[in-house]
Amino acid sequence: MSETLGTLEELPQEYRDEMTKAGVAPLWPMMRNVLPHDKPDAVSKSHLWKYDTVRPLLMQAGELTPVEKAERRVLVLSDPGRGNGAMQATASLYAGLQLLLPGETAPAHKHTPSAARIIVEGKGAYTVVEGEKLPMSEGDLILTPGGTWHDHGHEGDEAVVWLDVLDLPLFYYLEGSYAVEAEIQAQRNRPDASQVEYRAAGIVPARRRQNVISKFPMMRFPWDRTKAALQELAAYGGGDAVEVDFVNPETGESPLPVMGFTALMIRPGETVKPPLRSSSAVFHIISGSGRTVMNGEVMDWNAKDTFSVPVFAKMEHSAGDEPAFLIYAHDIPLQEKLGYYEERTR
Ligand code: GTQ
Repeated sequence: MSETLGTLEELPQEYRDEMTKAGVAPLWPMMRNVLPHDKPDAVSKSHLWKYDTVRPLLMQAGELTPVEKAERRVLVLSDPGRGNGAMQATASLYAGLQLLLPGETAPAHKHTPSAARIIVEGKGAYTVVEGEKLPMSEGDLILTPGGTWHDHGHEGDEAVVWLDVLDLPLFYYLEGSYAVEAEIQAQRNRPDASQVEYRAAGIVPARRRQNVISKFPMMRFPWDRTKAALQELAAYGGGDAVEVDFVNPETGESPLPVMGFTALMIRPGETVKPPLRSSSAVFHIISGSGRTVMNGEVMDWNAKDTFSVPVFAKMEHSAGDEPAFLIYAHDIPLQEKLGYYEERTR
């Protein structure tokens, strides 16, 4: 074990000035900042965004800023650990609430980060990804993989709001984040792959060598199927937490390279105590209400609220009188690829 490390102040001023001039810096005074002992120091702070608080501001944005002036009309959920205006919710995850009003379109673009949307309220909106029209219903999870063209439209008559989760902070950190704009896309005249090729779990288009399988075969996960899967698992599954992962139906792997998605059902009277994880996450409540105690802090949530989870957070979730249904986005796939994803017993 290293002794207490030397500080900058211990070094002669002249030597420090020479180092600055030479464009170098000593590691040892900074050693514990960049390599803290035993576990990372989280910069991110957990936060609960109440939909009741954010929704009026989002609707006001609808009056103040036409979609043409916004490209995407979004209020970003800013990590309090990074201060006002932070364009991220955790180290790797950006989250924001996006509003689209009847008749509006958000123009086509593609960007290096991947996006996922969880539909919060309203009917009649859709997103088009590479020509595939993906209708939006409450609770649906819709993917926009990095590098794919996407635009949003609205054929209904009420405001539609969804939660965007992007791996943008990572791409930004890598100096790899940018977008390209284009005209609105032509839509193929057929339902999306969740209604054609991947209608049922375990059934996929016949395996033939000449089949060209897309890297992102299924980009919409309808909520009614997810909910039914959780309810059956709750009725007949083992004693574990009732959770399902969203996967690429062709590979069984996470549906995006960086982000993974999990749906969780909390039964009344049950306390879900996940292990401490090296991943960070953004939780969104689809329905029900309940409580999460995170690192000792109590967060009481309702349907449509969103909360962030920093790395190695200690959490306990419980539901009210009704079962609660949540979806969370996390960066476990990224951490597994980097070889350091870890779970610790509590
Ligand atoms: O809908 O394409 O929240 O490009 C941030 C960047 C949403 C989108 C965001 C985006 C989008």
